[in-house]
Amino acid sequence: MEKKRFTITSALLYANGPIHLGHLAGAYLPADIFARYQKLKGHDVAFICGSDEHGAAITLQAKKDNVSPKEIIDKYHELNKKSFKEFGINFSFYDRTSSAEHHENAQEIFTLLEKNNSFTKKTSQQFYDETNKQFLADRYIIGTCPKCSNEEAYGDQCEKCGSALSPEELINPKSSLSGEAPILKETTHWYLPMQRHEEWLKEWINNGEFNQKRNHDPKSWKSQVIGQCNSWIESGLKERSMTRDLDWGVKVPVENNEEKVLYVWLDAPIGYITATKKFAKKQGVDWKRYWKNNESEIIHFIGKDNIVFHCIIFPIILKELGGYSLPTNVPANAFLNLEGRKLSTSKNWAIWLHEYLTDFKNQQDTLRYVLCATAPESKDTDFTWKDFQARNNNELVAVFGNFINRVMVLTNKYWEGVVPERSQLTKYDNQILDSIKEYPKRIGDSIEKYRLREALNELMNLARTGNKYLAETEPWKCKKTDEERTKTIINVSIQISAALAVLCEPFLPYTSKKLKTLLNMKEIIWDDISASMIPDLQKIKKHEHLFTKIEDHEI
Ligand code: B3M
Ligand code: ZN
Repeated sequence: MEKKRFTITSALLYANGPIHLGHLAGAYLPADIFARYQKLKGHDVAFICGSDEHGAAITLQAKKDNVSPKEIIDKYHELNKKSFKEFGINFSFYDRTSSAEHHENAQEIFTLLEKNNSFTKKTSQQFYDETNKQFLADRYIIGTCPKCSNEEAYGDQCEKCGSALSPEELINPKSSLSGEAPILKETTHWYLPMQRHEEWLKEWINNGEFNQKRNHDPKSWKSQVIGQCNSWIESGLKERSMTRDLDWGVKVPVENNEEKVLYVWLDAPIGYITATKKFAKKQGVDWKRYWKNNESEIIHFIGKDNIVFHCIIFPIILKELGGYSLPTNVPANAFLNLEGRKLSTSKNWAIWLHEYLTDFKNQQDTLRYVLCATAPESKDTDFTWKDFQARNNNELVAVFGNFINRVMVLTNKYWEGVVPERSQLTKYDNQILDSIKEYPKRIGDSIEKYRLREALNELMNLARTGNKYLAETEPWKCKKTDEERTKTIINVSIQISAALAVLCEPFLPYTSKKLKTLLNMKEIIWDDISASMIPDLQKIKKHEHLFTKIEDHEI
């Protein structure tokens, strides 16, 4: 098998608050499932993420909490890094954009772009808050979105319709610091003339011409991602300011500059590259293999509000730099709502991951399962505690757990945990054993198409097959009359369990580990999954429940 290389990124999380379930379902869990699968396939994977520590999201939060931005980012960087780890999100590198290496890297890239004439420099009148003596851009200015009439659109983006905006496009602009209407004041900035790039972007998004290896198959992109990109390109790309008058961020690398920094959406995606450089250095390999010359498939996992930045602005930057590969896919997810309402940090309507991990100790996989099964892959979906409980009890406990439990209990009860030998196979047995061999491809194909809900459902179908097999062959009855036949049935069931143990790893890593330990399995890669992974007479452990029922009072 050809060894491939993957550069998988999850949106850098703003370090202005804790991670909630909406974040997880959008950009982190899907990426982790995909990355774990590609690693199991034996491919080289750099799975990159970290904290986004610049921009108004941070400074406004600091102001609100009356602490310094540094205090905010230190607190949430550590908290989120720890929560991700406990939840089993297995990043290769979790970086932070406040690091000295990142500032240097971002400045170096800015300088290259400037030398390359990728920017235009322009002086113009910009919104200014007289009371606070500050220029207003991004989240510092709020107004009505000209495209969808959302009254809380920001100066760089409307989070409701996803449009990329400039402050002057807002209707009734107001300072988010003072609430007052801004005045205009002159300032100089570096702009990215995006209109120069319309032609090739259109071609690339729709036909994938720019990746010579052709692993960017535009047909594999989600239609809503392509649709959003086309509608932006068709409405005409404009120049966009890449610098800001702020004192928090990566300083613009020009002489005597004290008060200009890079636009956070310029520095943050560069953060993917900085983090990859650090990861590669640690591995003792060249970072370029993950970003240059089409040696790697670059895949950005994000939420739908980040599409324009990953499919238009950052690709323009990469193209201008030259030698970089463009992403092969940007499988953006829609939003997860909570009990019918939009998740909101400011309205305190969310389930925070660190709190979940305290309330449901060692039940990471239940949440992983539910978030994958209800992931907003093509449209917004809803998380409810009732559904969470039902899926745990009726699917994980009653289907997956119940099958494994019966197989383990019977093996221990009848043969003291020694896997019985199989003898004469019936047509049904052979059919089951053959079907085990089909699952790795079936699940893998769905994962490769970013259809993770479908993949998870296939996994559960194998557990369902196992339950059906036991119900139809009834080894507990058969034991009284036909020992040989019973041994064969349990042996076949053990092979199903072993396949489940490996196949569930991308989705349910804690369960996979536990099950492999119970079955005394060695590490097996995806392509070696077979219907005879557990040899006759292998000793297995005493049974242990994989999942626990969740009662009403817990919910
Ligand atoms: N921090 C926005 C967000 O969390 C931003 C993503 C950066 S990815 C380079 O939605
Ligand atoms: Zn809008």
